[in-house]
Amino acid sequence: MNIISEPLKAFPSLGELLEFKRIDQGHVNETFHVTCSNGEYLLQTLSPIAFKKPSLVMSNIEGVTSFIIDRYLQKGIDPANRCLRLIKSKEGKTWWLDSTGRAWRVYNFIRGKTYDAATSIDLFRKAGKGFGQFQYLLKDYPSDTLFETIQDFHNTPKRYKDLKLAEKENASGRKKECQNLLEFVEKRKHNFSKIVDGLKDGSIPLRTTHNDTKLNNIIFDEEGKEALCVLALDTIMPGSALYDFGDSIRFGANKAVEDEKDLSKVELDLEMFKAFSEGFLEGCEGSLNELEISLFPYAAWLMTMECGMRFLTDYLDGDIYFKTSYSRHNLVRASNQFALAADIERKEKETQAIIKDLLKKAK
Ligand code: GN1
Repeated sequence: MNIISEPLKAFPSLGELLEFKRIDQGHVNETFHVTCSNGEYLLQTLSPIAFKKPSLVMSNIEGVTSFIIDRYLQKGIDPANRCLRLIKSKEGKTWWLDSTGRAWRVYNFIRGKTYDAATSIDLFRKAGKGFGQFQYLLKDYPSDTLFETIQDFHNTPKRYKDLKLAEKENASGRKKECQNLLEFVEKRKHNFSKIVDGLKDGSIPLRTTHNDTKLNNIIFDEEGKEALCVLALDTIMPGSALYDFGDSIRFGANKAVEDEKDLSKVELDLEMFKAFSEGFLEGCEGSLNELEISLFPYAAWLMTMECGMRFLTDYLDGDIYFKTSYSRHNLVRASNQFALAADIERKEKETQAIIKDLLKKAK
């Protein structure tokens, strides 16, 4: 008996388990690469803290994956390694609840490579193209049929309120250690609402977006020549293209990893910023409006601030949401994100100039 024996019984079409290994990517769900007599698969259990209603998450994923697969077929492209495909349980469902109430699901395994950090500018440009294409593929998806699986996921003003509540409640007793970071946020709170306001007044279009576009959520072919398939579909919801753009920059254009303790290494890489912007625009095939593109630098800053606030909130709450490896992990992550946000502020002129140039070329 091991942790995956029970869930595997719910998916008999996989055959007998030969071997499995845990994939240590992702701060929220648990993922396993399993080899069975009928093939290789990705077995995953959803975090019950993050995803309170697995049925809604799975309904979104079922809809979106079948839409993408159809799109590829219409284009005459084999979708096999381009889109995750859900495997049915013995009850004919795409997920299974264990006795503790955790939801499990199985996808086909897509062979390829994922990267925790970009190994070259060209690779990051390709990631941009891949995430842009993903959004473009979903351009005509009826976003009103999607459930909001995590409410206010990228509602930054709401994330700020959550932080203030965590500060007030101080459940972990760690507030004192967070003072500098809390002040850093406080000075910037007036600037968190541009995207939610734009979505409200219609100047920023509501699209079907991925919302968790970390570089390691996209699979490349073995040689890193092409982005094949986008992973982590649980947060697909109606949102702004700017969320996907900004989150990618936050993670992949940071010269340091997200939990680097030495903040002198944390820096926005302008070449990476430029390359990703070019790739993303190419992938979106002209579907973004001028306002969206001009807000790329702001989105990079906002998603970085937002993620920093989420890490800090979790630190104050006592590390409930994000998986951590040591006691100050969330505090380190938050400090790292705010250091990056500060560098994005310092480089605003440069990022604006890059985008101005791209806008000119696009005309
Ligand atoms: C989580 O699961 P993972 O590692 O791809 C989180 C993202 C954060 C990210 C920070 C559902 O992503 O929103 O930006 O950590 N996912 C969820 O690294 O909350």
